[in-house]
Amino acid sequence: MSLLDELKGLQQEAIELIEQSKTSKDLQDVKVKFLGKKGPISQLMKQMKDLPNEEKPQFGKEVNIARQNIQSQIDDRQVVIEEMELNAQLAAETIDITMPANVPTQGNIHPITKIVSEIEYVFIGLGYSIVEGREVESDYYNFEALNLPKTHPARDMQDSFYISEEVLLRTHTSPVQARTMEQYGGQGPVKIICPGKVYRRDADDATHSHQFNQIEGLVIDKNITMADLKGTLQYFAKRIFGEDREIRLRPSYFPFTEPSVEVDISCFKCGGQGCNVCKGTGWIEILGAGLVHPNVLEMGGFDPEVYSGFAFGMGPDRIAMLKYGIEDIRHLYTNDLRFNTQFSTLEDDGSES
Ligand code: 2NL
Repeated sequence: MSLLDELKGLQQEAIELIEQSKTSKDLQDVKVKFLGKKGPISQLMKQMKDLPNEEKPQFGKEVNIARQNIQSQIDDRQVVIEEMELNAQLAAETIDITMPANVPTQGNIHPITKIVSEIEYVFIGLGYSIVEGREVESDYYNFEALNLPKTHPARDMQDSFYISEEVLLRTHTSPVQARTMEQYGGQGPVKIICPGKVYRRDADDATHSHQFNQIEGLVIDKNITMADLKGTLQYFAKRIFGEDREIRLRPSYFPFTEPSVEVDISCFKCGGQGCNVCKGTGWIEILGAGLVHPNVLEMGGFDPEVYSGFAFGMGPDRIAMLKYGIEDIRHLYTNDLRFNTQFSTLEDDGSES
């Protein structure tokens, strides 16, 4: 068989294999096999030296044409294979656009966090600072500095969890305020809001929890009077419970304030007519307050002859329960998602969403 015939045969064989190629890899293999340096066409070129001189140029030309033919067949086939591969991929990756989407669940803020944030926004707007402190406190800051010496009968109402004789879980957020007063070094004004968790040695039931939340406020400056207290709480009540709310002060007693008052708001449900929320009275008790006792000012480093102040304390748990109609305080602490997800969230600017 002549070299030319062998060349024709190889070309024919290559073209058949190219047509049978199903993948880019098959095609690459064919290319390496026929056009590679060690392939049969290169071998034929080496045999060219055995041809008569006058046939050499023609044979060389035929080899180049055969190479170009094979290469162009490979290029054409490559286009077809790529299309086949793409179609196969598209068929394999078909998605069903009618399937329901996996909508990510969005969390929401816990009702207590929400109430606390709303209250903080109101007081930040009035120029108060938010101060937080420790939950494990000393007897001194939790009781003594608040005019509750060791023998004081009011200590009975705030039985605590004791870590030692002198260290306990705080029963209110007042120790944060007592510590802050010291830091001011007797120089007013002080305008602070102290939110946080507090603890009492109580048996849990629908209205009592051994751990709950408190927000206290403290203002100290020259010439602070009950009028400042009343105006501030009036504004607060309207911001949190609605523009139509009125407040009512009733005389009361706290060891750390003198005089002391209980503060009621007109019922936000019935507007004062009497309903189940206000138990027919038209008023709802929401906080305790008063003018800071001179002993407390003095222990905090403020001269009671120069400075006076007001303070108040409230329970965000109770406020959340009133506002959302929650009948058992334990719902706030058992983290049942069926309960927790019923509340809207709060935006960064304090608005609801
Ligand atoms: C209530 C009553 C109150 C205070 C808390 C306070 C703090 C300092 C000085 C004076 Cl440092 N008073 N706090 C005053 C009156 C009432 O809380 O019913 N809380 C839930």
